[in-house]
Amino acid sequence: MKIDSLNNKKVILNKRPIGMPKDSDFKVIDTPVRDIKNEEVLIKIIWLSLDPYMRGRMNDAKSYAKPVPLGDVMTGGAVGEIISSKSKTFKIGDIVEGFTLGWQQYAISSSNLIRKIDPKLAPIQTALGILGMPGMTAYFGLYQICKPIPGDTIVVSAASGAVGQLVGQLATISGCKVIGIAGGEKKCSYLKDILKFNFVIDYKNENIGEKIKMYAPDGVNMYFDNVGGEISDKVIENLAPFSRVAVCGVISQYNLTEAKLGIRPQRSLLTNQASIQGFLVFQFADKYHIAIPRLAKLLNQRKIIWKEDIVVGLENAVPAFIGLMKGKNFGKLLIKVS
Ligand code: NAP
Ligand code: FER
Repeated sequence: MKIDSLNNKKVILNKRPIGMPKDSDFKVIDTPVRDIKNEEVLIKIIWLSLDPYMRGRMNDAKSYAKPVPLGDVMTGGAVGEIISSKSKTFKIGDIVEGFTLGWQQYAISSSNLIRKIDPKLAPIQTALGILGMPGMTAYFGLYQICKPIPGDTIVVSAASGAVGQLVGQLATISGCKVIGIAGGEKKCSYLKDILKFNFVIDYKNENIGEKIKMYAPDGVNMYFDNVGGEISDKVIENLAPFSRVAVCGVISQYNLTEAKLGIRPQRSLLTNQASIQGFLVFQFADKYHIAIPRLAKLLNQRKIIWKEDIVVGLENAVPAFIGLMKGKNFGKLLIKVS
């Protein structure tokens, strides 16, 4: 492989977005690929994952991870094939996944930042979905934070998305009554008819509070929250005694320029003696090896359905990401890079 003849198309952060990101906050540029050093590999990216957390990385704010510096390639998880290697553990042809490979066609990575993917386990892009970060989030957020008991009622918001679709299906398998909240008729009928959620609420067209009272007359035992804001207020108003709220994400807040006031039905938390806990999936990294084969088995036995939303071409990553912030994706959003 003659590396110096390779041209790398990448998406860089051009400006820090204010509010909803715009096209002009990014730039697509070409750069030559440099030579790899000892213990590095060169990866031809096949699939790029677009995820809501990336919005946080565009801000110059304190967080669990450093912001993307202006002018740098946008960070992101990806799956690709090794095309050059100076590593003892990886060889040419290996399919690998890395959380920081970035929005680009070719990535150079240190070998300790990638993991090998078994293409026989499931389609390789599932390493960015059900068998990757979003899948681990659903699995450990449900079992370790929500702690389902058969017969419980769970509400999940952003229910048709990467995390939400899996939370609902795993909760069904655990013997729970599942209420999904999603935007629009198409997503809602999919959740009800195909994924067999017990109830679905279209937050764009229905009264959330009224519907929850109807579907969960004894209250909500678990709330897996992906969105925050008003939707969460309506769910928290209807909690059951000793219920558990997992704060997984607050996507309704990611593009606000000013922080809104917090949870309004605080009294419901008090009187129901509820617990509310935020979590980051990475705290469970030492247990991913338990979840991955279990989820792969459920997927291969068709006990779980996994929906992906595939956009072709790196040049479409920016509009696809902006779409993710507005609910345009339907399922796990992926870019097919090559
Ligand atoms: P996703 O659900 O596949 O996509 C985002 C969805 O959010 C959109 O499709 C849209 O669905 C909904 N949405 C967007 N803006 C909204 C708004 N203003 N109000 C209500 N809903 C809105 O994304 P995902 O990857 O599964 O992530 C879901 C959540 O989990 C995000 O908040 C993410 O940050 C969080 N997360 C957390 C961790 C962790 O470690 N804690 C890890 C992964 C993900 P509708 O069309 O239904 O509105
Ligand atoms: C996510 C949303 C937010 C996520 C992480 C965060 C891994 C963390 C945000 C912060 O530290 O400010 O989807 O996924």
